[in-house]
Amino acid sequence: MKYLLLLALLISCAGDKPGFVQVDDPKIKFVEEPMKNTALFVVLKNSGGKDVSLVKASSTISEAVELHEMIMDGGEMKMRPVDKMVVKAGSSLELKPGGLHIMFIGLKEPLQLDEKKTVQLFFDNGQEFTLEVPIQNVDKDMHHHHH
Ligand SMILES: [Cu+2]
Repeated sequence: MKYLLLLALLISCAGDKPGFVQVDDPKIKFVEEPMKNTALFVVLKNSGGKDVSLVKASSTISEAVELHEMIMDGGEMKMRPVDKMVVKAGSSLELKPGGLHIMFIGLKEPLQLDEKKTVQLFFDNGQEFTLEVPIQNVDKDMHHHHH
């Protein structure tokens, strides 16, 4: 019982500080024709006291924009849509190759390296971002940033 009270107190305290998201290092993976799909990677930081979720991304560069995750299915990596991506209070979430990503399906025009494209991100705390995202060789970058 005491534990429950304490928990309730902790939750109400955390509630005093809303979630606050910052967006860092967004990039769109460069792909060449005939590929019609690509992905956006970005680091989402939540410096607030409440979890915040990315609930939607939009752009005019493709027919559809979806939030995706990678899963193992019968020894095979597959991706599938998710409703949201949760950025925990006080931590960050990295969208990266092989993991969570924002998927562009059906590119309307060929991509050009280093060109920037406008992408909007929407979070469930009401935050919205309009980003000018550079098109980069993401796979090459990954080798440099290996942890
Ligand atoms: Cu995907």
